[in-house]
Amino acid sequence: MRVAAVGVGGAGGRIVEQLWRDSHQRETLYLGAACAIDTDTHALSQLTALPENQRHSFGLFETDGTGTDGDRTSAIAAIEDERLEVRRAIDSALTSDIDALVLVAGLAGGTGGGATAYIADALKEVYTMPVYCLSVLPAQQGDEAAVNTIHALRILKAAVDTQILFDNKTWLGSGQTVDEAAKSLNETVVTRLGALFAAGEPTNSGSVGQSAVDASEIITTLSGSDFATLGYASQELEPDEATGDGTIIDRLRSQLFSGDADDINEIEAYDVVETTLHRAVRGKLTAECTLASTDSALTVFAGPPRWLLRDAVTDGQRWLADELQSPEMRSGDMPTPDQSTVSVLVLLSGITELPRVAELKTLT
Ligand SMILES: Nc1nc2c(ncn2[C@@H]2O[C@H](COP(=O)(O)OP(=O)(O)OP(=O)(O)O)[C@@H](O)[C@H]2O)c(=O)[nH]1
Ligand SMILES: [Mg+2]
Repeated sequence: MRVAAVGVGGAGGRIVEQLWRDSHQRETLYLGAACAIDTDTHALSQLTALPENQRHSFGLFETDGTGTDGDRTSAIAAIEDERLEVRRAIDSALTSDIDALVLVAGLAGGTGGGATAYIADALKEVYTMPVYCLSVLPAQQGDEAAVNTIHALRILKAAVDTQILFDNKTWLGSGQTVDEAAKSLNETVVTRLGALFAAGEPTNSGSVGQSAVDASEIITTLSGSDFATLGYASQELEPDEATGDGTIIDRLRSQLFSGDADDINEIEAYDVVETTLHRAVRGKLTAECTLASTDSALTVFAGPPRWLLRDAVTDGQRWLADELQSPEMRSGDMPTPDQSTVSVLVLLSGITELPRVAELKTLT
């Protein structure tokens, strides 16, 4: 699926930059356009990957170009004044092949939490494609962070099609600050988001899955849903796993690239697909939820084609339907003949029971 990503505020800009890097590293260029919007000119200048002309400031009058320091009302005043300028800046980056817009913001921030829903409204006035938001929940417990977040979740619910949640609190190591961990937090969320978007795009190598996912399936899974979360796991294919007798990496590579299907131990391959799926669903999600509250799910199995055994995928889907108590299910595969990794991405959509959102509400 070809997306345009718009980062709002400090966290938004940094995550969009990471998407930009990820998209250029993959076999599929899923990011059709990207830009960063902030009231903080210094934060914009600190970005390193996004070209200068894809960074835009607003609210210089309200904030002197130094950000809002958590004050969402000044970000809202600023975006109400400048919505047309901001929309024009985003328009200029868009191309006709975009399937969806993805806003990205840290909801506890004044700028990200305040302005993002207004930017979504401005975009919805002119575009018919879906507008999603990657909504980052704060790790810190402060009242202001909680109030900004709950306010932003509510106004974004009305403004965007679906919010995909990422909870810093779940992913922050103990004793770490968000600043210290930002790089790894952003890599975590982007690995997952990138795996989802890349799944709906053809690869450069021309490989086509037995049942490739297309953009419309991702859009259908996300439609009619307020909140979504992502699960992911990957498994490096060690020489042991490829051959069962622990030989050298060359042997593995020759099996992956040129050997017969028989070269792969089917029991081993079945096990890799099954275990990776279980880890994706039962490991940490981008935001924790009650699995049974899922309304629809999309699974993407990626790896060297011969490792993605039909039986393992079919049985895996059956297991997942059970775990999630029978939501609407979709799945597809993403052949990556040049990689020695199997990975599974699970998009859970229409989720209603989110303990972290409930906890934030009690703090407001
Ligand atoms: N995952 C992640 N979270 C971040 C990052 N930077 C900040 N955050 C968190 O996101 C929330 C909002 O922070 P910022 O994005 O810096 O705030 P802002 O939107 O720029 O708003 P103001 O600076 O208050 O105008 C806070 O809870 C931060 O802890 C980041 O790079 N990654
Ligand atoms: Mg800021």
